[in-house]
Amino acid sequence: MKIFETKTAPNPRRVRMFMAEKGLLEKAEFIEIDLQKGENLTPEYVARNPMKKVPVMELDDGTCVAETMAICRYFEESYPDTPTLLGDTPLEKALIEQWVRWIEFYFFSPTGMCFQHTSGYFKDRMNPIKEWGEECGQSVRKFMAFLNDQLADKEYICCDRLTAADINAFTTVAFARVVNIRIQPEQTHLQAWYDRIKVRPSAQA
Ligand SMILES: N[C@@H](CCC(=O)N[C@@H](CS)C(=O)NCC(=O)O)C(=O)O
Repeated sequence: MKIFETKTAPNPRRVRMFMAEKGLLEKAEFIEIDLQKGENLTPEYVARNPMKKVPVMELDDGTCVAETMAICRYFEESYPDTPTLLGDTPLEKALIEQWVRWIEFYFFSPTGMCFQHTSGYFKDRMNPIKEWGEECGQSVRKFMAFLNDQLADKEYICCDRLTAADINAFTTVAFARVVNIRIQPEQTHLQAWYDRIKVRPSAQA
C-alpha cells in the first residue's frame, strides 16, 4: 500500500500520527508530493484524487481513498487488534465523531483558511483574500479558548484516553503556529494537554 503525502502538511500528519498510535506505519510506503511544485495537480495525481489534495491512500489493487478521516477509518476497521482511536461503544463513537467534526469545521478548517489567505502559499492556484484569512484566525483563537475550558478537568478531549479527536486538535494547534497563533499563557489546560501529547512517539511520526 502507498500513501501519497507531504511531510510538512497537517492533514498527512494526522494520518501518520493515527497510524503510529496503532503501530501501523510500516504497513505503507510513503510517497512525498511537493505541493508547491504542484505535484498534486498533475493528471496522474488527479486520477488518484480529483480534489487534488494530500493525503491519498492507494491499495495494492490500485484502489484509491482520499480524505484524512476516511483513511483513518480504513486503518481502524482493518486492524481491530490495535488501540481504537475512533471509539469502542456506540456512545464513544458518537462523541469522538462529534469532536472530530467540531475540530474539522471550527478549528482545522479556519486554520487552513488563515494560512492560505494570509500567506499566499497557493497564490498560483487561488485568489487569497487577506481579510478572510484574518477573520478565520479569530475563529481559531476562539476555538483554542473553548478547548482550554473543555480540558480543565480532563487529560484528553473525550473518552478518558487519546482518540482521533486529540490527534486532530493537536496537529491543528501545531499548524496554527505557522500563522502565529499560539496557546496563550493563561490557557494552562490546553498547554498541559499539548505537552502531554507532544512527548508521545507518534507526535514525531
Ligand atoms: N479534506 C481533506 C483536505 C486535504 C487538504 O486540504 N490537504 C492539503 C494539505 S494539508 C493539500 O493537499 N493542499 C494542496 C492544495 O490545496 O493545492 C482531508 O481531510 O484530507
